[in-house]
Amino acid sequence: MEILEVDNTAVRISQIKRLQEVKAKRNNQKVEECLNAITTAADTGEGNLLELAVVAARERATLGEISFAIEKVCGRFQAQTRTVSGVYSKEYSTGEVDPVHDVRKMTDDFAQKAGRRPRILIAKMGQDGHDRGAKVVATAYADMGFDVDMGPLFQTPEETARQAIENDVHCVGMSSLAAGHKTLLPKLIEELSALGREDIIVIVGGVIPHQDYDYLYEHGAFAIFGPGTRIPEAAMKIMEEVNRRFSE
Ligand code: B12
Repeated sequence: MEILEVDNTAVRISQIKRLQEVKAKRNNQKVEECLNAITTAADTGEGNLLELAVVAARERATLGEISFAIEKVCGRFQAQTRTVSGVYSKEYSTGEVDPVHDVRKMTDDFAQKAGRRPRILIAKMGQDGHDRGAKVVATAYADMGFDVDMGPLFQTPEETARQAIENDVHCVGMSSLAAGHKTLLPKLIEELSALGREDIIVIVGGVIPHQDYDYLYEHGAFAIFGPGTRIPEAAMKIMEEVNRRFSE
């Protein structure tokens, strides 16, 4: 299939350049006044924030600056990710072959040996807001006996690496559907190694074009699971590697 390849680094550099040009050409004192007016209105509740934002934009204040002028007073919204449990195992465990049961046995055996359950962090990094796959997978792994941590949307690789280490997970499963994988995976691996935890398994899920698989494997991905993945099979593969890396 023909796929448009976007160079994320080049896009980012050109965006930064455009922002610098905008900032160099505008009247910064006027921008400052407009932004202060927004902050004051947010603080006092007096005035129309939308109108003030339009005035600031006409003076070439950036979206980031306008939202930050409000954020100073209101803080930043943090979306809460809620997952459900039991749904996945109930749906899957109906036939004679029960792959969920098989994985459950593997996670139970590991818990017996290691004194704690296998732990996985499902991470969403970058500006990618597609969170359904991540939630499905998080729910499924919890049903199969993993301890599951669900990271917030829009994490940086540094934040994901830190959360993985603080929570002492065995595996980070990054879910990527907005083409950030070739930038975000190497950065995550780099951060984990810089913090001395290159032993943490990193897997990638989501919409990943096949021509990028080799690149991701070369940069440290243990496995890649795209749409249509049979989740218990993916979990078995992860458990085999968890056993290999973390069982004494
Ligand atoms: C729903 C959807 C949206 C919704 C998202 C709602 C939400 N809260 O998630 C909305 C409308 C908001 C949206 C927006 C956009 N979207 Co959209 N979207 C989709 C769509 C149609 C389905 C994704 C989905 O939910 N699938 C269902 C879930 C359950 O499946 P899944 O995520 O693939 O997960 C499975 C596997 O991938 C795997 N998996 C996933 N994560 C993980 C993690 C681990 C650890 C493991 C083991 C497995 C695993 O297991 C899951 C179960 O099998 C896809 C097309 C498609 N068919 O994939 C496009 C798609 C992902 N979107 C796309 C685009 C371009 C966008 C926009 C940039 C559009 C735009 N120009 O604004 C924006 C980006 C917004 C943003 N900031 O992220 C492109 C991405 C192209 C690319 N990767 O290069 C796609 C592929 C469409 C296309 N063919 O072009 N989108």
